[in-house]
Amino acid sequence: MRVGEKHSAIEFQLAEERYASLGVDVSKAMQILATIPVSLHCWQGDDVAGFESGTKEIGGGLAVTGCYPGRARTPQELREDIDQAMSLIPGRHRLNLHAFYGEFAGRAVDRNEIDVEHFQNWIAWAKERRIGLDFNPTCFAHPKAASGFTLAHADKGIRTFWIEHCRRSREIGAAFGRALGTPCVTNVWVPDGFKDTPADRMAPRERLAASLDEVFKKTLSDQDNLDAVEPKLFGIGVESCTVGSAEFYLGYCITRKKLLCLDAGHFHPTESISDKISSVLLYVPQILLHVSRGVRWDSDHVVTLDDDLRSIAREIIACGAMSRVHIGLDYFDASINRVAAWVIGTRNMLRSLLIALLEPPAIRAAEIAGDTTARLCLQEEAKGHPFGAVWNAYCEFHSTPVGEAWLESVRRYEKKIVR
Ligand code: RNT
Ligand code: ZN
Repeated sequence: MRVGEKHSAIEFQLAEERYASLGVDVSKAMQILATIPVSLHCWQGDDVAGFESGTKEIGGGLAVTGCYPGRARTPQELREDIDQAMSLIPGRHRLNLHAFYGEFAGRAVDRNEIDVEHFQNWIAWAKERRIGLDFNPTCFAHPKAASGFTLAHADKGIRTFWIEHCRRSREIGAAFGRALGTPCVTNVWVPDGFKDTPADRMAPRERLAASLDEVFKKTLSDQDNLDAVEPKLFGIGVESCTVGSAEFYLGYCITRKKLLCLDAGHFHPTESISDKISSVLLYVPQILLHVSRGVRWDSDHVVTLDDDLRSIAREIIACGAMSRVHIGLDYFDASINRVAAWVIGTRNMLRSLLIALLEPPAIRAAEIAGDTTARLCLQEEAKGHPFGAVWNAYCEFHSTPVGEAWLESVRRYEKKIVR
């Protein structure tokens, strides 16, 4: 045992004793954390570019900024980058794919022609690593989405095109679920909305609901595929009205029994999705989270260990909703090393869950006793508890680097790939 190791072992032992005195079982917290998968979003690795032939504007109100070198250009490169990121994140996680990350062998396969055959390498990759896959139809970065409308488009032909794309996407999702033995969450997000004040908000919303009903017509087994839909407040160029708003999709999910996707950047900047989890879970079977960090707007910054993230994680744990909340990440930063961006965000997501699992039961007890003074005192004192030592032990236990040691590994990898 080296000096550093000895040190961390002592730190962990002291932390365990401190938590035990607060009625918290550290090993139980670590065991529970190991059962919670986080779905890493493939699109952080290549600035949401995908692998279709020809370059196109991302559109859809999305924007990626930064020109850090090393963007993955091929499926092989992207898989290697994800492998590298996953090796630095404790636990077994999932991968979230977008439809335009299929492997089309240079052929022009349009979105309404995608099939599971285009994802065979991804399935084999996931199978080998014993991880699950999640999926998303890609309803942007395409000439038929250039007007800003897809499933809610006034033109029937365009709607039909996107309905077919989304239908095929959930079939692909179901094939993932069957192949990997874990249901795929297939999330539909469409950019549809207005730059300026619409004259008619009702008709596009009626069209979106009708198109979604078409998409979901075929019953698929919940064992294979789970359908989610994602509301949004606004996007660049879609400032005045988003067809798929929060109310639109909440109603849709309640009546159609679908999963509601809550993206942390899709609400008013002072609104947090943490407060929505308990409300939504009363009426909707399950939730998908797109954990992100908006800075002044839906900027999709790398997730940091801020109050917002900690509240999100706390609500999942405090509601006992680990099996009903699917955690996915959704940010894209091209201004820093992309592998590091995955590692930082995912480790923070896990760290925030660990902090939530280590919450002293006295906080809830104080509330039950009506002692709100004690509740606030204990909540604040909990911020100084030694969760860092537990996190380090957790990383060590899962054979991943402790503390910032992982950065060295990313640096070495960066030198090796020099793209
Ligand atoms: C867009 C949504 C959506 C996308 C991804 C790429 O605002 O958040 O989830 O970020 O599908
Ligand atoms: Zn999202």
